[in-house]
Amino acid sequence: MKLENWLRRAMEQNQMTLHYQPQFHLVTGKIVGVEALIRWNHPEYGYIAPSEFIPLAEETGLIVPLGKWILRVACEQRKAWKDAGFNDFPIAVNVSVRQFQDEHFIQFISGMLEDVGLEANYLELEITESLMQNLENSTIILNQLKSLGVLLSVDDFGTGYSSLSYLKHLPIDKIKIVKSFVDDITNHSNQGMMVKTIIDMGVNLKFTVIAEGIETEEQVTFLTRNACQIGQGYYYSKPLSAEKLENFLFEDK
Ligand code: G
Ligand code: G
Ligand code: MN
Ligand code: NA
Repeated sequence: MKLENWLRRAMEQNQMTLHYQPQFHLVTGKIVGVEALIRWNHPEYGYIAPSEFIPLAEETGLIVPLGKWILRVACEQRKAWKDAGFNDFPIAVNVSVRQFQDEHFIQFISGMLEDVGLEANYLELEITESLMQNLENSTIILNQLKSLGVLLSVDDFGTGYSSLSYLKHLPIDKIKIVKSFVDDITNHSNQGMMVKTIIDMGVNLKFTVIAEGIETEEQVTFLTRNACQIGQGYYYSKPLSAEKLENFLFEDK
């Protein structure tokens, strides 16, 4: 069977689900965001990691329909949590370059939010720095998305392509420091120099700064001391089913 059919069937037969990883305000400990991450449980082959099928879906263009499904499910879930009284945080969804460049992307987002009945400021789109390779075109799309009212964050920041000084000309709300830099906090020869630099510049430029892949208390202490605002990682919680994430939300209330 072709990959296309595999993925379609997976979506239709509920083999795919979204898991949700909470993001915490480093000082108050409150949940200030949730990132949606796709999970595929195949009836025969078991768990298939996104790192195995997302690149294939990108190459074949299947990421466009798959990405629409993901965005809709994430927004429906966010709407359900809103209706249950959890008001304060957006849901972040990873968006591949190919989805972002799809000519109907803006229209899809706007129509989908209306269908679901969710205000745009509850949706955060995580884009990657590689978009900055086509800065002119990306600027136009980002401005259109911003005018819808969605939040925009740059995922895996620090891996290449972009510098904070030109991100300031884009309607970006948040930057997420790439895990490998966060790992360096515990590397004593490096002492988190890159993380510190990104936080300082990011905060000065009025971005909200998120550290991802936090695994240790030592990292939390370092990040808090250096005025990073938000943390995400196994130290706090792995990505969880919607049901399990709700326990966190209730505790947080
Ligand atoms: O989910 P981790 O749990 O394994 O994710 C691995 C990689 O797959 C990450 O780079 C992550 O951004 C990507 N990924 C996970 N979920 C999604 C998704 O819903 N859409 C896209 N485009 N990428 C995703
Ligand atoms: O590329 P992106 O940042 O969207 O990918 C997030 C990936 O990182 C997902 O695979 C998620 O499961 C994983 N992740 C989240 N927190 C941690 C962590 O603390 N440690 C590790 N090793 N992976 C993490
Ligand atoms: Mn991400
Ligand atoms: Na990331």
